[in-house]
Amino acid sequence: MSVMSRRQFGKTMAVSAAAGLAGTALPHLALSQPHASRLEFSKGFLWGCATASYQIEGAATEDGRGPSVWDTFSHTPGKTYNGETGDVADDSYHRYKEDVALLHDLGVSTYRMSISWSRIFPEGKGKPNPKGLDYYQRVVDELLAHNITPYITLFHWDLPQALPGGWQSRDTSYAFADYAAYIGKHLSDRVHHFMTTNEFTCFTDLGYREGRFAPGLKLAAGPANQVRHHGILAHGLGVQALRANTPSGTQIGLAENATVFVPVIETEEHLKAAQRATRIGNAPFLTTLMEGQYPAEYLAHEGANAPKFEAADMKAIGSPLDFVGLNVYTPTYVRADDSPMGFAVEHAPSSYPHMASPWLTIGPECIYWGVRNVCDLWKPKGIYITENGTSSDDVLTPSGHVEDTDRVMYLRNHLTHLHRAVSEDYPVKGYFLWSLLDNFEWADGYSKRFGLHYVDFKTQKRTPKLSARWYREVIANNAVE
Ligand code: GCO
Repeated sequence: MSVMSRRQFGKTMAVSAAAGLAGTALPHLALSQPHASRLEFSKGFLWGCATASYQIEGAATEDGRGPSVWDTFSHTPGKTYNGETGDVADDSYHRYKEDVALLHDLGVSTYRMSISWSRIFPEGKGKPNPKGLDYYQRVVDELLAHNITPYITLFHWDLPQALPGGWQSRDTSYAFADYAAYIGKHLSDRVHHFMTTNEFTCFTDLGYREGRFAPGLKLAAGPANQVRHHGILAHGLGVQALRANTPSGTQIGLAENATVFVPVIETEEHLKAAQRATRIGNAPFLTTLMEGQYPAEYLAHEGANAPKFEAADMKAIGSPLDFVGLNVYTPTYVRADDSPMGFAVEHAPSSYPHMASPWLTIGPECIYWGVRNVCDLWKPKGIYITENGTSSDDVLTPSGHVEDTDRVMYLRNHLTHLHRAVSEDYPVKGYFLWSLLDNFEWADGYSKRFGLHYVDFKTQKRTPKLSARWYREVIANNAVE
């Protein structure tokens, strides 16, 4: 049983031929019925943008910040594109006011950002660094002054390097809980929405099993499954710590890139297959969180390599959440079959279209199915799309324009399908577009641009792309045309 990550493109990522037809009817609809194509979102729907600390902040050694595993990894030759690092990134540490002004210009009501754990605790635990907290208080105050509600992710992969063994050690889960408690205590006077962790499979499997992300290890299945367990345990202990250190009413969830299984065609048998696949394909992470136990199928499949855990772990891991955040980019097509699991993943033809990042295959209905499968299976109280967006081979023209019509196409199609989820009354509360700015795209360095704003990394000049102008219209109209 493999958990498919969108970054496992070329290995296990699979899409179907049938899906190549997705979305092709839309232009005709728009031409023949211009008014019917205006899709309004519910009143109060929240529009936002997302970023992450290591990808935008820079100032890697400033004001007492300790190194994270991504500093070490990116400074290790051969690990990132061109050896690029987050040392400077978008320099948002110094330019956060300018970046909040960009958010304000877009008209967003929310902003999802993350905190660099090693700015707060340079050693990962122990003595806090007051300058770290002070920085985030200033950013939050700037957002609030512009009527933008902050949604804070506590951990977006920049694990303090000083923690012995990293996620191989159970102690790291406890250190995370202490960090969560500290943030809850010191920021919940002005922040009311927190996410514990971002995308388990990326900081566990890609970091410790496949070695493509920090810390770059290739552990065997047993220890790698233990790393996964420490990741979800950290989330669970983090939820408990936040609850204990924030006022009641504080909204607590996570941001997870659950694999989105899309039925090859919408017939009853394939719908059921997509639901079964959602549960089994996300077994070690979201399924376990939502059900408060590892699915028996997962434990049986892993056998002697299954994670070791204490009974109390499961109580923490299954802590009730106020919302589930889904990071949705690509589909995995699935059909019903008569295997014991009752589904089979479809393999993509080589002609299947993708965006500028090869893993980013285009199947905009995934945003609808991500919501629907998760809601139908586990009935979360609320859902946010905590990330959705695309890379594009953006070019800044001499006259200062970036005509990223492909990004607009990608976004428009995804929002069209998100609208279907909203109109079917799934509890989708908001959408965070990835990302506000071009930024450090992990192992791809600065070679992949995901921003609504083009960043010249030499001068740090930000230029709104066509997609920024387009998103501003969406927000102003609360509708997709
Ligand atoms: C992730 C992260 C972001 C990425 C974005 C584009 O999902 O990997 O949350 O940090 O930059 O998704 O790949």
